[in-house]
Parts: sequence; structure tokens; C-alpha cells
Amino acid sequence: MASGGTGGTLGVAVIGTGRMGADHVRRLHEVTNGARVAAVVDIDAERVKRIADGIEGCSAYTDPAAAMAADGVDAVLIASPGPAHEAALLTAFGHDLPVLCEKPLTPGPASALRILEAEQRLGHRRLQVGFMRRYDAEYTQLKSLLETGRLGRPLMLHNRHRNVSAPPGFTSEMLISDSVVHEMDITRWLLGQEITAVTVLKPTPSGNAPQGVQDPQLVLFETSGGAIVDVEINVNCGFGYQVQAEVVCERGTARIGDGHALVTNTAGHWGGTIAQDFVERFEDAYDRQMQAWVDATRRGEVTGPSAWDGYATTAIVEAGIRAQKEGGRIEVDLLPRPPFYN
Ligand code: ISE
Repeated sequence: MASGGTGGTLGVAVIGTGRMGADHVRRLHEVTNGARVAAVVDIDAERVKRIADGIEGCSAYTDPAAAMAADGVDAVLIASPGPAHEAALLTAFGHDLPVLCEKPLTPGPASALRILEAEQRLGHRRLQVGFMRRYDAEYTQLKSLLETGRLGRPLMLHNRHRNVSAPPGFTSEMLISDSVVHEMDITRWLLGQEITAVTVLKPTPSGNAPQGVQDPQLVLFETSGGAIVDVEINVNCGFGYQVQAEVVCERGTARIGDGHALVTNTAGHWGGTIAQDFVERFEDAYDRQMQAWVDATRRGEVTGPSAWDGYATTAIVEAGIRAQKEGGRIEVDLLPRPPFYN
């Protein structure tokens, strides 16, 4: 890694300034300590110039490779669409730059394996994948509880993942590859087990779903430790953004995501509000993820979800999409984990 730019802070190039990328630029500029936005990249030249103009010392680029070669760029945040990740990652590795890459790592296991191989050729880890739920206060509390062993062995994990509405062009496959990919990661992380098989059940689609889109879906995972996991994925539910998880163990259950931070009683009703999107629901998790990445990078370390975790989820997504299309139970084809990622 370069030694650090202005005032010892980490100069970050942010690639992709769509919804998440723009939010990460704001976060790095206004919230995160020890970092500055050194470069922003987008194919939309006007948009990226406008963003750069608002940040002192930040340059605008339309070519990721040019930004990564620029002076003062010490690290890279990739928030472009998934199909663009592989090229950007390989360029970043070519400069031996540390990277935080949004999920999904790449669109499939073959490209994810090329990333694993390229990182191993560097001889040291450089990549963290943006599975930000691992930084959410409720999920970390749940994991800590499971690790105490007080509840015994996890037998089942029930998940609900609801979005108010999916963006235009969101396909039936994307419910698996873009949304349930979070439950794939969080299941592996919470239970410390691999997902070995996937089944997808398809109710009659909701009237809220665009024509031809299979929404909702019920996705089932089997794990290497014999647990069964279900995920309701429901991306046009209309009423709010909800992510809930309940682990059923031998001696009790534990549940998160009820959103009961504030409950009101008034005029004969009780209730609260429901977040409307993931940027709102997971704001703290995104902030903590970014600070952890910047701090680790400045220490010369790589922590958090690895390229291996990114690859494993692409293999599970592949099985999930096959299960969705072909029906029945599809086993996950996962290569053995290289010792580099132990
Ligand atoms: C989106 O890309 C996300 O990552 C959100 O967390 C998820 O809830 C949503 O379904 C995805 O489309």
C-alpha cells in the first residue's frame, strides 16, 4: 500500500457513484475518520465531475484504471455494478492496492475464482467484500450470543428479507443473486458452517410484482452442520424494509430485526415506524464497515469478509438460480478452501 496521502489519511478512489457509491462518498467525506475521497469514477462524466467539485482535493475520472494509477490514491472502493467488478479488482491488485468491494463479488463462481487466484498470486490479502450486515449491532449481538453456547446448537434459522419495491429491471434471478446473497453470507458467518444445498419454492407471485417476476420466493438452505435455513425474499412488499432473523437452538431461540426501537401509544393505537430502505436500516452497519476497513487498511491489515467468502456466495447463488429454474434441491459446488484464506 502507498504510505498514505494528505496528513497521513487514506486516499480512497471510489469507483461507481450510483446509489451506494454516492452514499459511500458522503460517508468517507463526512463520517469516516482517517480517510479522504481522493478520486471518484463513473461513466457519467458530468455526474462524477459534480461530485468531485464538491470535495477538496478530489479528482474526477471516467476510467477506473486512470484513477487507480493517480498520485494520492492509496485504496479503492468498488461500488460499480457486479459485472464490472472483476476488471476493477484485477487492476487494483496490479497496483497492490487494498480494496473494499461491494457485493456481489462477481456475477459467478468462475470469475470469483479468478479473483481468488489473483489475490493469492499477490501473496497477501488485499480484498474485503462489502457484506455489511456483519457490522450491524443486532447481528453482532446475535452472533456473540450463539458463540457463548448458552442456547445450545443452532437447529434452524428463519429469515425474512423484505424491500418496499425493487428497482426497474430487477429480475427473478436477482432476488437470489442481489438480495438473498446477504442471507447466504450471514448464515455462513452466524452459524460458522457452509451452505451445502439450496431449494427454492415459488408461491403465486404478488400483484405488486412486475409482470413475469417471481416475487416472493421461499429459499431453503441446508448446511454442513445439519441446520435448515429458510429465507422469505419479498422485494415488492410495499410497506417497508425489513430484515429479520430468528435462530432456533436446542435450549432457546434468539431473534433480531423487529425494529422496536421506539414504540408509541396514542389515540387508541400502539406502534412504531418501519425503515423504508437498506441505506436507512443499515446506516450504522455501513458506517462501522467503512471505519473498520479504513482502520485495518491504515494498520496494513485486511479484516472482514474475504474473497473466499465472496466466492462461496457466488457458488451458492449459482445453486440457488438453478434451483429456481429447475426446481428441486441443488447441491452447492464449492471448491476446497485454500489455506491462504484460513
Ligand atoms: C440490494 O442490492 C441490497 O444489497 C439490499 O441490502 C437488499 O435488501 C436488496 O434486496 C438488494 O437489491
